[in-house]
Amino acid sequence: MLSKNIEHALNNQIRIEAESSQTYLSMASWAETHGLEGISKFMYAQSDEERTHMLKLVKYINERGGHARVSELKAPKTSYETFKEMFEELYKHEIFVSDSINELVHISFSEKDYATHNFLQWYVAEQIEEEAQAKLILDKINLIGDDKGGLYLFDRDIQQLTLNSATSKGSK
Ligand code: OFO
Repeated sequence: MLSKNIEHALNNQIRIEAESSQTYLSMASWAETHGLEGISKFMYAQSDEERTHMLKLVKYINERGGHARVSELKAPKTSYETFKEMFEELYKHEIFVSDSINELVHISFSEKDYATHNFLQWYVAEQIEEEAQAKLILDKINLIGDDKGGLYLFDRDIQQLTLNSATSKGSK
């Protein structure tokens, strides 16, 4: 049985994952309306992934005798100056999510809730991957600079990243 404190903290994480999903959906839509097809596919896939992170928490809370709550969400930003700014925000957002997961791990440990602590290890590993991926993308964007040809190739290559990540996650 979850303590009220942990149930509350996990419910807060449900909201964060749902907001992440909405944020990336908004980024996908912005990219799609700016001719950035590859980037938009990548963002749609990210948005779907965040929804699965949220659902995993919903199931876990309910399985452990708590009540997963679906709450109101903060509206995401709907437009960006540049795609670079968009990816900078994605990276910052992932760091924020990692901090939030770390805090949850800390709470579960201090309450000796080892089942939750164990459950959260999946998120810890996932955040390492997501932060690394966002950083890699930003490094590539910085390499491209203002080169239009570079952007064209980047938009094409990022689709491959989406496919690779879907394949490797599907086989986990
Ligand atoms: Fe839920 O992993 Fe990104 O935020």
